[in-house]
Amino acid sequence: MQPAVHEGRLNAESFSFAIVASRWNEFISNRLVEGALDGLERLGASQDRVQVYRVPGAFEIPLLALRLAESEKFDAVICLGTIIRGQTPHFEYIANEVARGIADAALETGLPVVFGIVTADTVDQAIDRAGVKLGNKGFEAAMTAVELVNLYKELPDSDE
Ligand code: INI
Repeated sequence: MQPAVHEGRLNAESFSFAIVASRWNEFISNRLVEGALDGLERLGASQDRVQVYRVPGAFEIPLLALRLAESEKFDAVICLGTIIRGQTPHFEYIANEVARGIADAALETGLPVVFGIVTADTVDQAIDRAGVKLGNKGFEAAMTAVELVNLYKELPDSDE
């Protein structure tokens, strides 16, 4: 048996994206934003269809992500932030809530809301995931968003 296999293409043309990025650990989070913008641009996104929203910390990301996903102005929301274990005894609470909140925003709206949050034990580990040794999680999140919005066009209930 060889069933049809559906995969999203990597083409960002004609799609609109919101990026929600937190300012905590700004040096690292800015690299994630740059990585995401680079990824979207490489895949053909137009500048006027990409909006960046900044929030104070990662804890605030799910709220903005939900509002933006509900706005019907975007095809996907890309969430970017950096949570470092050594900086707070609340690491687990924040990381868990952010992950749950981002998943909730996606499931409540049906829109791709992508998790591009670096969670790391140390600043060095976080930097490695923001364009140094281990890729750039912002770039990866952009790829994921583009793949998903294209996959949505393949779904049976799509009106396209
Ligand atoms: N926010 C982050 O994005 N990363 C962190 O590492 C962090 N630490 O370490 O505390 C952090 N805290 C702030 C939090 O996200 C909220 O902005 C704050 O609690 C106000 O709601």
